Amino acid sequence: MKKFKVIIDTDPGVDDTTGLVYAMHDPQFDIKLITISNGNINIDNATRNMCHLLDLFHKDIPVVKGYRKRLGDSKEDAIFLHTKEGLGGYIPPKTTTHQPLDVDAADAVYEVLKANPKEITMIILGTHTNFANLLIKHPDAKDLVKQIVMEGGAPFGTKSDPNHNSFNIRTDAPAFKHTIDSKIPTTMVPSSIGRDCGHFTEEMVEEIKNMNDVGKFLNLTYQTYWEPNYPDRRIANNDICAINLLTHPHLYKTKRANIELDVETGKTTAIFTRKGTFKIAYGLRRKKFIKLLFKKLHEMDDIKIPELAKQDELRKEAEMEKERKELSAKVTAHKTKSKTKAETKTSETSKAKRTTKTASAKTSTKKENGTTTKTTAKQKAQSPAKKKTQTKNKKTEE
Ligand SMILES: [Ca+2]
Repeated sequence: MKKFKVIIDTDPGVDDTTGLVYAMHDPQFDIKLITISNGNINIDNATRNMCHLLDLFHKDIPVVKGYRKRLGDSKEDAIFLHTKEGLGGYIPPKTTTHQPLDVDAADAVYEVLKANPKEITMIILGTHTNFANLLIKHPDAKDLVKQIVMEGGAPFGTKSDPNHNSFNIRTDAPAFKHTIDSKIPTTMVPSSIGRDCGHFTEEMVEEIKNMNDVGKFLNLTYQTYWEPNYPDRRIANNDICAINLLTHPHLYKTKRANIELDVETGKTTAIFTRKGTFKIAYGLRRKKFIKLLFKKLHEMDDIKIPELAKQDELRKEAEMEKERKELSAKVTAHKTKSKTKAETKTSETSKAKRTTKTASAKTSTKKENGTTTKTTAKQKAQSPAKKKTQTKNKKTEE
């Protein structure tokens, strides 16, 4: 059997999770290292999710948290689809047994490449931040990589994506520029393949749920991941479409091209040429692909996930924590409002007092026989009528 030595750079993430579950159970893959990128969700949560997946499936693959800071300015994430925790309707635990290595991601990748020159395929499933940092820190790394398979890019533009816009590119376009400039042979699987060709329908998602424990797990992750902007309910299979291309290239139609990138917007355009550095997937044999995914999922029938039984409890805890946070936020907001109100009142009273004091000081400061007399506080508080009488008296006294 042909084995693929790979490093996976990922941001799990719902669709990454499907891809990772399949890759971890595929004997054709020898996963040397997994690096986590800052894309779909917060990088800490993505790293925790990766470690949790290794715990769930009893796998021991080194994980390294990648670069938090993107090369570009974009702060965009995709929490609205993946949720803040990143695994859709599945609630991950707060802690994991598997822990990330405390090393620099670029150094870690470089070490694996040096130990396996020209043998490693980089599978990049998120922004290219980590890979760009590798090329910047270790320029000779580009001669050690065998090839890249990446998910993302929109080189053709589509009906739903006329601006050639793709999340994995626009979130760090300057980083992707480094990938292009490296001239490493790259196979690009655009997002349109996962959304329009390799997607799961609602019926398929239901079938997956009832198939086995792994199916139940994946089904939970899909609960927040229904593809927006489509009239039907569908789950995009972006990352598994990229991973699968390595082991089943015959299911894809590809064309050679060079990629033109607008670094400002992340727009990618294909310039077709036989000498192109890129191979771009533009078609997928859908029936065969879906059949393959179901077959592979059936091969996981024996895998038991006892953690699924804890989901109700974890969900309750998460809901209670959310309620506690909301209540705490309300109390804080109320306190701040009351404090501001009290401060405004105090400030207004002080201002009023100062005004009265100044006014009183003005009217009550008089020179009498060469000496200055001031009105007492008690006198200041007296009614204007009384003051008038007093003034009159004073005048009389004068
Ligand atoms: Ca991803």
